[in-house]
Amino acid sequence: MTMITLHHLDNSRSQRILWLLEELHCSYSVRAYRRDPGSLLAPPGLKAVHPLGKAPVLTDDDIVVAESAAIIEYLIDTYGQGRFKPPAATRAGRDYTYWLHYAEGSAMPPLVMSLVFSRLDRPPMPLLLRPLAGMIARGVQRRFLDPQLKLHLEHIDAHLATSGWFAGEDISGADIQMSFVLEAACSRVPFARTLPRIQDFLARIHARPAYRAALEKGGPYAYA
Ligand SMILES: N[C@@H](CCC(=O)N[C@@H](CS)C(=O)NCC(=O)O)C(=O)O
Repeated sequence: MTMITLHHLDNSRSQRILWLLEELHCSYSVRAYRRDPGSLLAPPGLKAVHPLGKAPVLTDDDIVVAESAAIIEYLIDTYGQGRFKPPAATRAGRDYTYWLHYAEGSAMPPLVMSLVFSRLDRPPMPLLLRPLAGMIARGVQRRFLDPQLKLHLEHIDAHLATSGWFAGEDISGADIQMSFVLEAACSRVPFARTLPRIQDFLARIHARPAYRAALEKGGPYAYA
């Protein structure tokens, strides 16, 4: 029997990996890291596990896997027993690959930029420059980020009209990967909270016993 360890950061993307581990009934341990309260960065200790020092990182004996989508694929391919992944050469299989990549490749960049710009007028920005920084940040938000986020969120909401899941008729790794995108969007982008299928998706995943169990194991998570 191998030994799985999830290197987990509070309020982060690693919460979705905890959820998947619970869905797959894996036996695993959690190594918890706390963000620096000022910078929100992960503590340096995480760099000993993977050079970028970002969460999630999963170790399985001497195998080290970083990057949420790679971890999801690793866990489902190794421990899924055919569950959580639709067959490859099907419409559902293509959707699975698309949403697995889309989450971090397309949806997260404007969300992360939005978070960074919302903090631009705070320390360490010098006091004197904060009003100007705030003006620039609000301009970028209104002219670039808000329209981009609206485009993405409408695209996601429209896709959920098909089956309520991202790939095929049932829950898959694509839903697990997209969960953090939608949780982060709903906490930061008021428009996301007006989209009914996204709200319905979040209500359904949050009610799952494995999701609840993962919340208990993971500690602070402000997005659920
Ligand atoms: N695309 C990567 C992103 C990893 C990432 O940026 N993780 C954040 C947590 S949500 C992190 O570790 N932030 C702290 C830091 O950058 O020090 C993934 O999905 O795994």
